[in-house]
Amino acid sequence: MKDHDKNEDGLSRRKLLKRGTSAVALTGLAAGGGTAGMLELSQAALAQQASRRPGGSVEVRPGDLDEYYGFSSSGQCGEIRVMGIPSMREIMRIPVFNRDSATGWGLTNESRKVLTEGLLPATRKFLETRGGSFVNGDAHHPHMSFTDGTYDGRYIFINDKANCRVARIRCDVMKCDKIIEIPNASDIHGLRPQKYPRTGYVFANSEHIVPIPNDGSVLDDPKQYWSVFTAIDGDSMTVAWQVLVDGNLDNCDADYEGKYAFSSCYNSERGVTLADMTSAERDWVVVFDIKLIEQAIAKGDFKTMGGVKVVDGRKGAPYTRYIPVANNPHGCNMAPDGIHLVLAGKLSPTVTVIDVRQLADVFTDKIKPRDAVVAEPELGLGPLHTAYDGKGNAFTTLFIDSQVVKWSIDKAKRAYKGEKVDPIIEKIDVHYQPGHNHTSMGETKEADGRWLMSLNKFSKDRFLPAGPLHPENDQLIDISGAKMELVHDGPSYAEPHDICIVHRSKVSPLRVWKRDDPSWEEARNWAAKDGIKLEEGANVVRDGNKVRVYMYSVAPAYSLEKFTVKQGDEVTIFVTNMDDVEDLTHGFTIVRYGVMMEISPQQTASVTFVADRPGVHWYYCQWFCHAMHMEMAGRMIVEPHKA
Ligand code: CUK
Ligand code: CUA
Ligand code: CA
Repeated sequence: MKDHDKNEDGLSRRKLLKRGTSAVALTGLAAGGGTAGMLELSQAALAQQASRRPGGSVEVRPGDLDEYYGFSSSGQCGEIRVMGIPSMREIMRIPVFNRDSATGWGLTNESRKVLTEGLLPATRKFLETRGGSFVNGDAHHPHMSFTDGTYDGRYIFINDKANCRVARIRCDVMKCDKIIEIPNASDIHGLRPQKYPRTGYVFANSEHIVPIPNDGSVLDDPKQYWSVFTAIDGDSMTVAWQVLVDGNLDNCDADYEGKYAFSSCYNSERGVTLADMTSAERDWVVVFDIKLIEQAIAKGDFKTMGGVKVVDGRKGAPYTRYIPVANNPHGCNMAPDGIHLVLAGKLSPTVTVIDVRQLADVFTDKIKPRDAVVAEPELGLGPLHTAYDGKGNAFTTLFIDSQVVKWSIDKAKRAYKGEKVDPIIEKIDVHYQPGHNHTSMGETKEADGRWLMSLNKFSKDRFLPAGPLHPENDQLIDISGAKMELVHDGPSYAEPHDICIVHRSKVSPLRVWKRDDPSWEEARNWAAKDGIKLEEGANVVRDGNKVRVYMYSVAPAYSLEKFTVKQGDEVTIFVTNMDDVEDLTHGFTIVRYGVMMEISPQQTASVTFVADRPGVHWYYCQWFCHAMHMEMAGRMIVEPHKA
């Protein structure tokens, strides 16, 4: 292409831009053509689709949509992955505790705000010379918010074990909007939302024991190490209160009446070595009485530690009870019947079943804590987590046996009373060493008994070898029939610990952003101050050595084909995508400046950097958006310092 052609092309582009969104009419070649609400399939269509699965096979044919969302943690990757179930197709990734090149998570001002604003002051200081935010995360437990005992489609909450954070993901746009760091904790492991009446609280466990405060005043003296249970207000994403406990805390869950939360503890010994932590015959589950704790806060029976209210819930306190359970327990799973809580003992072949209706009597000391136990079936080696089908059956992963065992809660209770009955219904081999498992809708009162996923820690020989590092293996099991049927092997990159499987009727994401979205409130404020509309911006505003550049995009062009700044300027670029065509995402990348961001339809995104490299730096769109996508570019001209 000759230079003068380019100029002509540029002119016509500008003309198109002046006509605003009418340019969309000319974007027939744009990547995202359709706007149809495909997800609104009728029940009849769904039933028809289901009938195409003879014998419960998992075929979801090209063009068919899955019936369930799977929100999967990614462990050490620090993100959330959205899957379609039963096809096991990965649909989307939601960056949370990680950095993400595709979307600019960690680079844009909007994401940096989320990543930094909830950090504790000491952490902010610690990170000052380390880029301002953590770059790693260890995401374990994604769970959707509840209303009245079932998923309500508002949020997903997830913990970061590595850096003591809890994040919230908005399900309307499938983006993380809040991350907070939990004080007094050594790492945040177990996480569960309150199920009833709503979320409400998000409960989060600190796993390892540490001195509180952990400021160097106590060092190698484990007798002074503690752990805390945290209740976060899921609406404001602030810590509501904490409870100081004996032992450590591992996994947690909540009941279906809003009365109790539960945390498993594998280190009742408060040891710091493996030998210490496994020395006791039994550990316990800690039961938290939410009303009593709220009353304690109201009447002032708390200490302020690390800026939050901490109630003393150590043994003997009125607010907690410690129920002995199978040794070194791990999984802590409330059944959808609202009655049974199952604690899986890693070091014992048994799980402990507690009847939560007994807990009122435990708290008034009418009965002993252990009297709330109604069954303790022996299931196999290394029980870790339990899922439910809503029909009275439980599915427990056996890490050492590499199996999932299906068992009857009722039969386990009868056996506990001495009846000669085997609670085990069936065992199925999984490949290999399963950690979490999860059933469709299984952690809600609407558990439907259709699908079970086994998240296996080892894949060994199940996939083509790809080096010493192996993927995990997420296996899908059809549990709708009399026999469990393994139907899919799904390799996954390090290391999804947990998934929640949500019927698609619970979730209704937006197709394009709403222009008044709170995500870019700061961008809006800057534009207002500068007397500019983000939607119409083609402006460069100088404010001392700070420069604000406003532009919008309509495929296949930015409203500014170039802008000029001075070397050393602090430059903020706001890009607003004025296309309102579904799937028509643009990007903004500046070459050799480490700048990259996603701008989806009707979204505004911004980035700030110091323009310390003089010269001509092309910016371009890195999301394929149009036949002329390659031409969607412009120049940032950085004038050098005058010598
Ligand atoms: S923990 Cu991973 S297998 Cu973090 Cu839920 Cu049990
Ligand atoms: Cu816009 Cu590619
Ligand atoms: Ca122990």
